Amino acid sequence: MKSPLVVSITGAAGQIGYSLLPRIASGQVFGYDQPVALRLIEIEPGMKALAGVVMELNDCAFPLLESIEATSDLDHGFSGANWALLVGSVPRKAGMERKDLLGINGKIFIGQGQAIERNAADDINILVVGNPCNTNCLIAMNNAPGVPQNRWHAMTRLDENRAKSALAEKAGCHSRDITKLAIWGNHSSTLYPDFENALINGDPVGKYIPDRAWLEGDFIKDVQQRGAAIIAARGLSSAASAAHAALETVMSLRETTPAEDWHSVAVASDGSYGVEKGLICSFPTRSDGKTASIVQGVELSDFAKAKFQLTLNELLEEKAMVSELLPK
Ligand code: NAX
Repeated sequence: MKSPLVVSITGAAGQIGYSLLPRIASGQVFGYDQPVALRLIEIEPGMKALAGVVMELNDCAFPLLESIEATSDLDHGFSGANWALLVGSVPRKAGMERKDLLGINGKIFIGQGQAIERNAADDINILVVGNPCNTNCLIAMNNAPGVPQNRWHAMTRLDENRAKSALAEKAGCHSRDITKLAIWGNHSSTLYPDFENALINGDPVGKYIPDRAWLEGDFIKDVQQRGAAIIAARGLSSAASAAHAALETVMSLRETTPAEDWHSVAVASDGSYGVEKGLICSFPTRSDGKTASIVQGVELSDFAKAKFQLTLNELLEEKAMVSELLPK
C-alpha cells in the first residue's frame, strides 16, 4: 500500500467542496491505488456544516480514505499537504466594490500562502478556485516565497469546458471532438476563449462554424457570462461543473498532456506572450506529469491580441489594487 497523499481543501463545507470531496476520497483523482488523507479547512462559522460533511464521508466507507481532519487552524490544515485546493473565499455582497472584494479575500490568501510555506510538503502543488482566483493566487504565491512559483495554479478549466460545450452545440459535434481550446487571461467576464487556435476533429473551427460574427460575438460573451447564467437559472453558482473542472485540472497536471492538445490553467507568467513575469495569467499549457509549461509559439491574430490585452489589463489593474498585500 502506498503512503497516503495529503490533500488540503479550504471552503470544504461549501457547495464546490461537497461535489469535490467524494470524488477525491473515492480514488478517482489520485488513483485507485493511492490512499488519501484529507485536511478540511473551514472558518469557524462553517465548522458545524463541515462536521456533517465529515459524517457523510465516513458513511461512504471509502477504502482509500485514510483519514479526515476538520480544522479552522491553517497550520494544522496545511501540515504535510501534497496538494492544496483553495476553494473557500468570501462572495461578493450587494454594495461591495471589486476593490473591497479583492482586499477582503486578499488578506485571507496572505495567511493561506504563509501557512502553506510553513507547513506543506516539499512537493506541494496548489490550485486556487476561490474568486477572484488569479489575483488570490498571486497574493498567496507572493506570500510564500519558499514555494516554487511553478507550483501555483488558478482555475480556468471550467471556462475551457464551457467554451467547448458551446462550440460543440453550435457545430453539431461532441465536446470530445474539440481540442486546443485555450482560455487566455483572467477568470472573469473579460476572459478570451481562443476559437482561432481550437480544432474540431483536427480541423479549424471555421470549417464547422463559418459564422464568424457568432464566434466573435455571442460565443465569447456566452462563455464570459456563463457563470451568471447558471446563477440566474439555479439560484446558486455553478458547483458540480466547477468541482469537475478543478479535479480535471489536478488530473491533467499529474499526467503528460498529449502533443496534439493543451489545457487552460492560470500560472505564473515566465514572460511569454509579453505577459509581465509572475502575473497569474491563463495560457494554453502542457504538463510533463509534474509541471505545467506555457505552450510557446501559439499564433494570435490582431483580433485575439486585442481581446487578450483587455483581460491582461484587468489582471494588471487587480494587481495594482492589492499592491499593499504583495511583499516587496
Ligand atoms: P460556498 O459559499 O458554497 O462555499 C464557500 C465556503 O468557503 C464556505 O463554506 C465558507 O465558510 C468557506 N470559507 C470562506 N472563507 C474561508 C476561509 N478564509 N478559509 C476557509 N474557508 C472559507 O461557495 P462555492 O460555491 O463552494 O464557491 C467557492 C469559490 O469558488 C467562490 O469564491 C466562487 O466564486 C469560486 N468559483 C470559482 C470558479 C472558477 O472557475 N475559478 C467557478 C466556480 C466558483 O464560482
